[in-house]
Amino acid sequence: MLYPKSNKYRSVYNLNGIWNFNIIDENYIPIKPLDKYQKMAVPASYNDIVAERNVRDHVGKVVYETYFSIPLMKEKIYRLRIGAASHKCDVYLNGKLIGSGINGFYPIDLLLEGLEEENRLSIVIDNRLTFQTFPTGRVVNGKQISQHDFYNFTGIHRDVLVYSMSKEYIEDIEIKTVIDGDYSKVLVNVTSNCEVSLKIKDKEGNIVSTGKPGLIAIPNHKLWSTENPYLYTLIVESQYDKYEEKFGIRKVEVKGNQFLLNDKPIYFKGFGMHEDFFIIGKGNNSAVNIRNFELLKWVNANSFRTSHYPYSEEIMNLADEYGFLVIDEVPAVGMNWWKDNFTPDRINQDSLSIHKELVRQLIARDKNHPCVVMLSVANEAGTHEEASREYFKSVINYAKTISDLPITTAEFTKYDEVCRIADMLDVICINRYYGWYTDHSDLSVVCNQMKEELQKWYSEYHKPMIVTEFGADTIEGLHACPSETFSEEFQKEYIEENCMAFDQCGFCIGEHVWNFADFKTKQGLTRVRGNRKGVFTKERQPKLAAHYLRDRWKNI
Ligand code: GCB
Repeated sequence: MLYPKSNKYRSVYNLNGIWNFNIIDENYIPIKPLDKYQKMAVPASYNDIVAERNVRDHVGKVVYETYFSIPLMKEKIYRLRIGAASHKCDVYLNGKLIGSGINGFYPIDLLLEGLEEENRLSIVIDNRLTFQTFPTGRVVNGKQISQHDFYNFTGIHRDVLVYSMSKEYIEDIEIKTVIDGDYSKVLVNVTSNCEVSLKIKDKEGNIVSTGKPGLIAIPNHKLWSTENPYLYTLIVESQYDKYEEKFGIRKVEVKGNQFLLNDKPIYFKGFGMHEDFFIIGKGNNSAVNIRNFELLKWVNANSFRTSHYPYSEEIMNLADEYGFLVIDEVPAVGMNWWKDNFTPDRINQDSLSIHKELVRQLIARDKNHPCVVMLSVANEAGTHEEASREYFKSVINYAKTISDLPITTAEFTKYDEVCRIADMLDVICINRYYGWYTDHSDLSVVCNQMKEELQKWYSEYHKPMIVTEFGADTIEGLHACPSETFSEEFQKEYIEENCMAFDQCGFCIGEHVWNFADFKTKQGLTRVRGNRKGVFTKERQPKLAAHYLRDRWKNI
């Protein structure tokens, strides 16, 4: 379903705000209104809002409840859109189950039938991770165990909207652009139960083309690029409905050891990020989103990876507008627990079907975003295991049947461990911490070890490479001369050493520092107030390394 927007045929009612909230038992069903509850903000994670340890650390189910009343018209249908609720959820209207969400980073869009004058909406969320959820994890003695370090934030993380439209509505729009000299052909596919006509408006508001679903030409097109993220608007209209969808005209191609955007080689400069901020946790927040993007521009970045899950739809829209290139990642993280992960009792056929479904839903959600230039189907899976090959062959082949995007994974498997899936990827991305997790503090090994490994991969696979993670934990305000680990000087020098390696490898087409900003993690001996590898602090202020990157990236 299309993202809810209001216009003369459609109305959107925003249910964000303060809801009722409580921890609940396994078998709870919201037949009656909650009699005991506390107040909770939506959208937000509840973890850093509450003051009780047992609520913050709760592993299991919670319920959110709100009441709403909207104008009802017989000729309209009503739907509910929850941008994301982490991780699994069941949705009840007036005590009746109306649908479920299978993953914490995807929209849930449900038909609302039998609306009354006043309605009670209850969302039961389960935050437990298993081998069949993504991220993967397991619960042992009531404790959540996970392989990934980022905190298992729980809550309704994105907007909750009720929207109305006519029964003859536009359900989906798919826009594909093909550049042909000065002309562009735009292939528009509309799923609808009514006949529609199309108009294309340029950024200045002029109608540049009209037609019906199928191929439409745009003469003298302007391309979408990182320097000029030019967006057109497709207007789809029928007698009963109307929808406007923005799109850009751009071409993405992997050729030899290059990644081409509109036939020009791209060097990816940027970060792996996280949706994470004080108090709100993973709740979508426009002020934080804009601040992040302003800092990305300031530091001269041109790209980021949605490590390790799909980000909010608002962030994707902003990336189109700002002109950032996005490596869009499905939440397949944590698949490297033991020596053997891809076994029938761990990551198995059930996991595989959910993994493929999450690829499908990501493409369905993000297919019209010009910013999305590559799909990452996993972060640091156990791809050294023989059994991982069949598994990922199935995921990658499936992704290729539904999308033209280049496919990658962020690899933790070292070259010498033999990655079983590298030959199936379009770009090889590696996450490496030479001089940090190995040879800790020894800056003299960083450049050579990195260069040596990159060269080994390239000499076997002849594919372009991006280092999608490298970084050092750094406490802002901590200085040392000569540098020591955790100081701002060390982080800067560490990044510089890595960059020296990239500069000596022509096939290395990008560097994504881990991480854009400090973020909350599970508690652990190596994490003092979370992961501190941010080039920006959690308050979103630059550390010393940010100034170095700003200078470096200005000239690349
Ligand atoms: C990684 C993971 C990332 C961690 C990072 C670290 O390899 O992909 O999620 O946060 O290392 O800092 O340890």
